[in-house]
Amino acid sequence: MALRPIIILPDSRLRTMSEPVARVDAAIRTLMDDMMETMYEAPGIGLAAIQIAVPQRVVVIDVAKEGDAPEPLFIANPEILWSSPEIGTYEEGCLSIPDYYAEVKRPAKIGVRFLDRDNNVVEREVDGLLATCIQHEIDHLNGVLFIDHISRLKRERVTKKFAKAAKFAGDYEEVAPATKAQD
Ligand code: GNR
Ligand code: NI
Repeated sequence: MALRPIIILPDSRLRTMSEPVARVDAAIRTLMDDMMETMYEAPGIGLAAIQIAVPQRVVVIDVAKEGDAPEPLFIANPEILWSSPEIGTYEEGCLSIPDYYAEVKRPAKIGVRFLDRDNNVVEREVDGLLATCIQHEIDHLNGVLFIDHISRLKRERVTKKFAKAAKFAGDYEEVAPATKAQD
């Protein structure tokens, strides 16, 4: 198992449309295991493969409360079969947009079909935080971020903040080698 670096805004790879997996084989299982380890370490309740720069339709989730037994979910090629007309609101966050949270409205209940870690087809009806998390992760597979579901004012504010932070980090990296050369 291995930790993989999580990419953050404004990394344009987050806008990639990820490709379906042909089947869940040993290589995909290794990817899933690395993702689960990376998600737990972050910590987060979900992670899409594109967040570690892998453009495949693979997701891991564990929405179990801290202290409760873990409930790891390994998901490939998820499809939403139906969505409830009833809407739920959650304060969402994203490991690729660190330390930013905003309320997002989504269907409260969905039917979902996916391949599990053993390449079996699974169909489930989910609600609550799990329904929100699966929709957030499927968005990632389509290059969509939760900030695409908030007001343009809020989205532009957070997008600019991350663009500035990246520029500042870039400036800092440029001076770093000179500093190092002196010692
Ligand atoms: O850790 C996460 N928490 C979270 C909270 C509310 C709704 C969605 C999420 S997913 C997020 C991890 C992440 O970025 N997954 O893509
Ligand atoms: Ni996310």
